[in-house]
Amino acid sequence: MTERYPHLKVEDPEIYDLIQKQAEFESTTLKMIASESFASLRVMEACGSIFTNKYAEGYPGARYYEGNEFADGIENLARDRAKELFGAEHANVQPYSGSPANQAVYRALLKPGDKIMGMPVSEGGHLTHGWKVSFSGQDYVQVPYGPDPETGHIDMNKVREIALAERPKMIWAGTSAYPHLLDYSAFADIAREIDAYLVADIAHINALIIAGVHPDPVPYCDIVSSTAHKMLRGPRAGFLLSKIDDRYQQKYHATSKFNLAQRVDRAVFPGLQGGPHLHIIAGMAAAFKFALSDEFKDYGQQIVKNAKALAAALMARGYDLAGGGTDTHLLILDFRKKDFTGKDASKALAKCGIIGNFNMVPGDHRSPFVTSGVRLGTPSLTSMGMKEADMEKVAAWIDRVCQNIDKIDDVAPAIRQEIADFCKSFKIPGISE
Ligand code: DSN
Repeated sequence: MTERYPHLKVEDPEIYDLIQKQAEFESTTLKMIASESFASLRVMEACGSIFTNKYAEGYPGARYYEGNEFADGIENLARDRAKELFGAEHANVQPYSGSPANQAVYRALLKPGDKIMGMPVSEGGHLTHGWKVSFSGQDYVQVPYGPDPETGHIDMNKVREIALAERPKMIWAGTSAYPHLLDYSAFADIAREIDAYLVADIAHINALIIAGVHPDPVPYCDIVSSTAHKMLRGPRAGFLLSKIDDRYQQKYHATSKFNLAQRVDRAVFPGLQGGPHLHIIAGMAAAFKFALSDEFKDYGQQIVKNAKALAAALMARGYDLAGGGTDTHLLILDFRKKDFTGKDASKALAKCGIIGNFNMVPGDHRSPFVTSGVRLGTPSLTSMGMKEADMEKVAAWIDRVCQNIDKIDDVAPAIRQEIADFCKSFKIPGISE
C-alpha cells in the first residue's frame, strides 16, 4: 500500500501517529455504531483537496467573492447529483452537518415559540427534533410522540390523535434509534389535516431509501433533511431537499416574496452560516456519484439483510430486541430484564472490539446515563463486504460478551484477537482498499 500521508509522516508525526492508530482500530474492530460507515478514498481525496482554501459565500452564479468559477462547478455537481439521487426539485448542499441543516429547517418554516411535533431522544428521536437540551426544545415547543412501549412500533392513529389535539405547525418524521419503517404517506395525511409542514429527517436511512428498501419521503414532505456521512459514506456534512413552491405560501408567509426553496437557501446562508465548505461539498458530490450506482443499491439492500440476520441470530440465542427485531439498519438490544445496564454492556462489547453505543429502549426504567439498551447497526460491516453468514459469527461474539459481563477482563483479550483476525479477511474501504 502506498503511503497515504507522506507529508504528515515527516512534518507532523503526532497527527500522523494518531491517524495510523485510528486506522488500525477501525480495521480490527467491528464498527457497529448505527450512524457510522466507511468513506471511500475518492471521498477523502475530494475532502482533502485545494477547495479547502476557497471562500464562496452565496450560491453558484451569485457569490460575494470573486474567483468562484470552479467552486460553482463543484457545488452544481453536488446539487444536481443530490436531486437526481432522490428525485428532488431543489437541493441545498451547504449545511455543515445534520444539526445545522435541521436548524435551517426551523428558520425556513417557523417562528420561535411555534409548536412542533417530534420524537424525544429517549424514544429514539434526534436532539434537533425538539429535545429539551437543544435549541430545538428551547426555542420551540415540542409535542412528543413515540413508539408504543408494548409493541415498539409507532402507532399512526396515536400520532394523529396527538396532532389533532395539539395542532403543531411542523411534524418531524425522523429517528435516530428506531428499527422500523416510517409511513410517510400516513404522516402526510396527518400534516395535511392540520395544515402543518411535514419534514423528514433521513440522515440514518438515506441509503435504504436509495436502495428501495425503505419508503421514499420525497413525494410526501415539504423538506427532507439528511447528512452525507453515516450510511451514505460521504463526508461529515448535511444537505436539504425541498420542493420549490410552498403549499402554505399564502397562509403562513403571505408577506414573503420567497418560495420554499429560496427560504431554505436563505435560512442556510446568510441565516445561519458563512462560507460553504467547498472541499466537503466536493466530497459530497463524490459520495453522491457512488450512491447513484447499482453497487450502492446492493449495499443498501445488504445492510437490511445483515441487520435482519443479526437480529434473528440474537433472538435465537434468547435476546430481547426493542420493537421485536428490525426492518432497517439497526437493532436495539433490550436489557431491561437483566441485572446489567446498557452502558455496562456497551463498555464490555467495546473492550472486546464490538463498538456500539448505549441507548434508551421504549419504556426504559433506567436513566439516560446508563440506559437498558445497546444500539448496533450494520452499515460499516456491510461496507466491508460482510453478508448474512457473517452475522451469525457477530451474534456469537455478542453473546459471549453478554454472558461474561461480570468477568469481561478475563475473556476480552481472546475475543478481541478473534475479531481482529476476522476483520483481516475483509477489505476496509478508505483504509485497505
Ligand atoms: N449522532 C447521530 C446518531 O448516532 O444517531 C445522530 O446525529
